[in-house]
Amino acid sequence: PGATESELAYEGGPSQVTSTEMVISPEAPTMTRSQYEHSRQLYFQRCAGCHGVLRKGATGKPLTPEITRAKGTDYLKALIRYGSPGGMPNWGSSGELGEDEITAMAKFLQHEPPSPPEFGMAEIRENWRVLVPVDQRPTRKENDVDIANIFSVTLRDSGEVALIDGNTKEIVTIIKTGYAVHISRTSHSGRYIYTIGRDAKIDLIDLWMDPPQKVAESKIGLEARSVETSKYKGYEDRYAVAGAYWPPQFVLMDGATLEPLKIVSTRGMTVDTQEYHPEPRVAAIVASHQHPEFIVNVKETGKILLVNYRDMENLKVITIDAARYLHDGGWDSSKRYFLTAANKSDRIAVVDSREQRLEALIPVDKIPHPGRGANLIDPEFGPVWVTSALGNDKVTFIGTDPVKRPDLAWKVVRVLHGQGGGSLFVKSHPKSKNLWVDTPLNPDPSVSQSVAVYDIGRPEKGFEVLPIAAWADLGEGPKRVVQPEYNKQGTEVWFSVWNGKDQQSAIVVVDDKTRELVKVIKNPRLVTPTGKFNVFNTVNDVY
Ligand code: DHE
Repeated sequence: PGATESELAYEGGPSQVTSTEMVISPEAPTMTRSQYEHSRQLYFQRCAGCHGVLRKGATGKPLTPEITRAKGTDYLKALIRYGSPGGMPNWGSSGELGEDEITAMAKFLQHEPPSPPEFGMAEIRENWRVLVPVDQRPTRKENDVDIANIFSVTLRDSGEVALIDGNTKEIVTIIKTGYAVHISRTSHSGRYIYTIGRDAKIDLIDLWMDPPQKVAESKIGLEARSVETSKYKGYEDRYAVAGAYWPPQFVLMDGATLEPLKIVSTRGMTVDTQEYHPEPRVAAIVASHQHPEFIVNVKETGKILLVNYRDMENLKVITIDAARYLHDGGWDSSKRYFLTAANKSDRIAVVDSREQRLEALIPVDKIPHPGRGANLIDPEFGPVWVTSALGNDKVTFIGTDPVKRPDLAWKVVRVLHGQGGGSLFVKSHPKSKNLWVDTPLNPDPSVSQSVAVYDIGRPEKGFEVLPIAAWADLGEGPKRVVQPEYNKQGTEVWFSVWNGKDQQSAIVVVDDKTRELVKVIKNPRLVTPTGKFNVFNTVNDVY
């Protein structure tokens, strides 16, 4: 089965990893240093997201030299020029790459992949800074903002987050962070926000200051997507962890200062064929409520690690064999079971965090993408966790109550049809009667610029479409509507209208009960908003 347009839009972005040596292999076609250098840069911009930094393959096929040399230069040129039905873009016939670039790339791929530098304790410590020492921070909240209702909003292309007051909808402050922050997570107390940039920079923001401000920063690699903080009783606010794409590793840190404590490599064997993978990227991380553990998804090997932070010198890690290409996921409503997508394996893995083992591996349709998922009570099947998908229009409900509904637990109990594929996130709230499903990567603008909303009480009735981007009234641009997030009270849902970097974007706030527009938050400083994380909901895993 081929990759869809949506998947390519999703995974084909540039890698932050660039600084590598020239590696010339005598068996490969000769090329000049400048051709090599140009191809290397192009590879990281256009190819690494799908084929991997070391070309071992992920969404895209492996492109290691023994494979590419067997194919030869002409075959590779044709593939790069015209693409493939399997999802490889037609870089040549679309005009994105010129003939010379295609020839050079076909040669480059026959040389050994240059390995980007490692990033160990010395490099992390060099980049680690405590901006406000713990003893100089406030001892109580100094501003009059209802910080539990702050939304931390990623301003993707400006390298910032905006903290927006969920009550007044005013921007409290905008903070310079790493590039293209991927997620924000909050400490258990709700005082601190941790952001992780694509460039693996971590920023720690103290919400007690007036205005909230950065108190520490670090960098845990060259490219990253995940960060989390300890939530187990007795360890609240104590530790942080961040997972890197490159180098393949995660880093345990002091929660209040980001001081790096321990780096753990994720290189190792894949779960199925048990062969060595040099680049298993760290995907979603959640904090266990049952044990002093972080639950770490390792993408390419398909392993879920339960990393116990009680004794870091004698680190206990339980390795759960799940399925390859683990990506995102979240808790069921009891916060005992972690449900996570092995996206390219078309499976949802369920971890019992209390018993510390795999509970189920559920087959679902093409490329599930839950974000953290949505928990709700199905009128017929009881408690369920919901995911949508990138590869098709299905919204899949999975039973999550092994005590009262053991026959339905960890089974697909209901499948709804949404607006189309290219969905990234679903959302509901314990107080809501609605289930929201976005479709930002659907190729049809009328679909990518609106959301579907279902009545949970009567799911079979179908969905209503709300034209969120049209409500924002922004003029030109792609205007993808992405990632619903509730306010603290569970009465409003916020959507990002993610426009081009030089175009106007907005956040649209909708009344959850009436499904009517409450407010369009517009400001020239809201550049490319994507993820939004409400402090209360993030602390309490409400979704
Ligand atoms: Fe994400 C979550 C990786 C593209 C917005 N994204 C995640 C997580 C991972 C991930 C591993 C889970 C983190 C966690 O829970 O600990 N995302 C990746 C990629 O590798 C990918 C495919 C390509 C890339 O180059 O980054 C990618 N993601 C995107 C986007 O294009 C999105 C839509 C816009 C953006 O800001 O870059 C995007 N990803 C998000 C958001 C979340 C996320 C908003 C958190 C959702 C939530 O509610 O928890």
